[in-house]
Amino acid sequence: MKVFGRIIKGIGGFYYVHDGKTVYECKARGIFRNISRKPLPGDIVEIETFSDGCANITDICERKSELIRPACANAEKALLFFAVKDPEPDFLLIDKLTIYYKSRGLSVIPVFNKSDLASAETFGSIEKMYRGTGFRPIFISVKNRVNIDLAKDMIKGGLTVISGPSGAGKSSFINLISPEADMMTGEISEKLGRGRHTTRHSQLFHVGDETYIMDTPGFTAFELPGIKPAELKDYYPEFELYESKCRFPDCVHIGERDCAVKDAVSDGELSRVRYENYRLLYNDTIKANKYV
Ligand SMILES: Nc1nc2c(ncn2[C@@H]2O[C@H](COP(=O)(O)OP(=O)(O)OP(=O)(O)O)[C@@H](O)[C@H]2O)c(=O)[nH]1
Ligand SMILES: [Mg+2]
Ligand SMILES: [Zn+2]
Repeated sequence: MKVFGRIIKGIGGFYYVHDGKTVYECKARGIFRNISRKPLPGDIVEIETFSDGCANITDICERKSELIRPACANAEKALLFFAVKDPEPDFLLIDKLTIYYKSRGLSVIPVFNKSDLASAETFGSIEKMYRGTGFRPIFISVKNRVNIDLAKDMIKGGLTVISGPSGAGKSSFINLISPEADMMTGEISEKLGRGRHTTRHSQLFHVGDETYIMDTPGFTAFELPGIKPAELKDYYPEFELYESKCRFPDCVHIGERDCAVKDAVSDGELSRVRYENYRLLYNDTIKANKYV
């Protein structure tokens, strides 16, 4: 029998394929027409099932997108999942991930969890930082069940990858929204009093109709691949309003004189944190592009 489904994980030479109801354990034996590389989580595949319970992947559908972090096919959205506190948000990592996912054609949804640990003042300063960027952070608390439906609505349809540092609450969030997830999260077991259950493998979870979310291990370091220095400012759209007033029409807002973007940062109209991230990443992309 032929069935279509999505690969939810690959472990030890087996791929697990979900068709909306059932999970099939499959081997990849097919000669794949469209893709020469091996199957990835997120791939939509055709499988052949046999009466003895075995199943083979016989074809992989053409991919809409492909990511290296996490290794995954067909993701449409990236949920940037940070905490307002514990761990503190790393705004440079947020910018890097935003640029990476946007450059791969994904839409980016920024979420700050653990809103129960911070004040309205913290939310206000984060909101202010992203003013004019088109990036609208939402504040949730998995612990107190605040804004969970809002976050769930934002990932409706297709595949979302969740991405952020260890301990932000990614697995806790997925446990809450996926009826099938029952993962170990970073809670320190009181009985055992040892060890944290940090996520070690990427895996897709079914959230609802045609909606999947991919849990990933947390990370703190990320090198931005394949961005040209001149492209970088496209990811800082809040600069646009000031750019026409820079003295030089090709101003990149780094070392130039009479730069309206730098003036706006000094006047507190643009976020200094975002600008400093831009400067740092600009220098990184200059270095990275020197040797290619
Ligand atoms: N105060 C508070 N704690 C939370 C909240 N959500 C999750 N936590 C706690 O944060 C810790 C880490 O949660 P996890 O869900 O394991 O974090 P993770 O992002 O999956 O971490 P990795 O798998 O290591 O990447 C756990 O102790 C959770 O109970 C929240 O809204 N508020
Ligand atoms: Mg986890
Ligand atoms: Zn300028």
